[in-house]
Parts: sequence; C-alpha cells; structure tokens
Amino acid sequence: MAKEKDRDREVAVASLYQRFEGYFDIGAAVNAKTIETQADLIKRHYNSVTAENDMKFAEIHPDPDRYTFGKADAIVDFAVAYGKKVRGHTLVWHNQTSDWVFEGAYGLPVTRDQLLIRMQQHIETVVKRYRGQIYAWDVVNEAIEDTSDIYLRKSKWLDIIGEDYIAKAFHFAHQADPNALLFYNDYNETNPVKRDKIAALVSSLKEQGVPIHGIGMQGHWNIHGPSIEEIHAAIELYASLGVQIQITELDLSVFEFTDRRTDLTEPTSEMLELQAERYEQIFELFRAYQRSIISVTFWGAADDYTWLDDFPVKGRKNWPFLFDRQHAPKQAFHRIMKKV
Ligand code: HAH
Repeated sequence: MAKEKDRDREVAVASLYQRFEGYFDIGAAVNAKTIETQADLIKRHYNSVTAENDMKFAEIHPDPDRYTFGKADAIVDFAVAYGKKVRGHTLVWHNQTSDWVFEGAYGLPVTRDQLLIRMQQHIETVVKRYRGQIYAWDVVNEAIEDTSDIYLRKSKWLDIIGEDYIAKAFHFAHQADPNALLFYNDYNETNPVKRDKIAALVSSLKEQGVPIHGIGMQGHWNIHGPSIEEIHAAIELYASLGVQIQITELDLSVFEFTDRRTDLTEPTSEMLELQAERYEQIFELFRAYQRSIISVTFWGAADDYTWLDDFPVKGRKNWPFLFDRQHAPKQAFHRIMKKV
C-alpha cells in the first residue's frame, strides 16, 4: 500500500509530455490569459501550444488594413521563451471571420477574384509573420458538411469562390512558408459518413498535387462516445491515405452532446471514473498509431478554463481535461501515465 502511494506520488510529479516523448508531442490550446494563469502547468506538462482564438481571422485581421497581432505574438513569445512548439489555428474557416472579407463595392458581394486576393494576402501576412516559429497550420477548418447528402459545408468561401477555395488556401499557405506542415482540420471526424467525406476530400487534394501534409482530428469527444472502434477506424483510414495525423483539439466532455442537464457543480465520481477509463483507452490507441500521429493537442490545459463551460449549454461548467481546476492531476492523468 505504502509502495502504491509512493508510486502514485512519483507519477503525479512526472511530466505528461515527457511521458510521451518518442511517441508524439502533447499540446494545449492557450489564450493570452491562460499563458499567465496556467503558465507553470503548461511549462511542465505540454511541449506544444496552439492559440485557441487569437490567430483566427476575425481576431487577427478585423479590418481590411488592420492586423491585430498582440495576443498572437504574446503566445508565440511564450512558446519561444519556454521551448514549446506552436501549431497555427486557423487560416480559412466559415466562423469567426470578419464580415468585410465577403463584402464588395456598392453593397455587392465581393467577386471571386477579389476574395482570392484577400485570402492570399491574409494567409501570406499571417503565415510569413510566424515563419520558423509556427511549424504547422490548420489551413482550412471544418469545410465538410455534417449531414449525409451534402459534401461541402455551405459557406461564403464556397459560395463566392467555389470548391477550389480549399486547394487555393493550401497553395497560398505553402507559398508563404514552404517548410510549414499544412493540415485539413475537422470535428465529428470519427462519424463514418463525415469520416469518408474527409478522406475523399484529402485524397482528391493529394491527387491534384495540392500541398497538404495531414489531417487534424479535432477530438471533441465525450465520456460516452464515440466508441474506441469508431475512433480506431477513423485513424486507420486517415493513416492509410499516407498523410500525418494530428489530434488537434482533444477534450472529453462529461456530458453527451445532447445532454442538457445543468444541476452539477462538480463532476460525479462515475463521470471521473469513466473519463479516466476512456482517456486510458484512447491514449493506448494513439500509442499504437505513433507512426502516423505526431501530435496530440488538448483544447485547453486544465478544468479551470474550457470553451465547453458555455457550449453547447450556456453557463454550464464542464471538466474535460487531465488536470482539475486547481491544476492537480485527475484519475485520467494517472491512468494514461501508467507504464505498459
Ligand atoms: C472547434 N469547433 C473549432 O475548431 C475551434 O476553433 C473552437 O475554438 C472550438 C471548437 C468544433 C465544433 C463543435 O465541436 C461542435 C459544433 C461546431 C463546432
């Protein structure tokens, strides 16, 4: 018993990213506040960071002639100071993109050529600024439609430019930094219908000679699903395309997506137990695919801050990570740190 306890304590102080050295990097999404409030935790346990919001189009390029790089720079400076890698998120997305991008003269929509110029200038400015510091970019985020009979998601990018907006974005990113690894990133990526559409998109880009190097599996999962078999099948399929895989936004919500309950102020012990079991199985699977999976990024660092605190149920707290609100390791942490 005493021995068990001692080992627990040793494991508890061990570093998460050091545990997975030789397998894959371990990243956390951060913002200008959490690089201060979670600085010690991030320095010790993560060797990669991603800006949760601060590099998105609307944040970094709010007006045609104005870029606001302050927060993004602060995150990159933090990473450089502490030797962390940086993944860039994200260049082209239907969400959190400034309205002016799609507006033309005289209240008309922008033309295809004009929008391509705007896209190119945005990508070039952002990617070149962080050349040599950001090693990988989510070039296009969430372009695939969830419902079965539609391929690409309806968006202004698609409406105005057409289907080749995706290929164009990758070409522009590659021109801006030929050394950066370029990713297509999406959620519900283990759903068989969406999974097959993602695979079809990436295969077709590769066939056209588009510079794409990997698939970002967001990994916004929960303690009940998707099943390990579904996750496995998606990883297997993506790996078979000969591209890298990064898990880009991992979190395990304690609620099913359609669960609207709002009564909890703490997670139940059953939730924490199930979460620990799921994290253990998921990391076992990731380790088995270490040749394809080069990085696993959580969409946050600890339970004191997560985007799921308000989504999809406003005002509801969630506890999706390996560290609790006080930054102490949870059962899930101990389970994935176990030597096998
Ligand atoms: C992600 N969308 C985005 O990529 C990320 O930029 C944002 O900060 C949070 C989540 C995921 C998503 C979802 O899980 C469900 C519905 C819509 C979008």
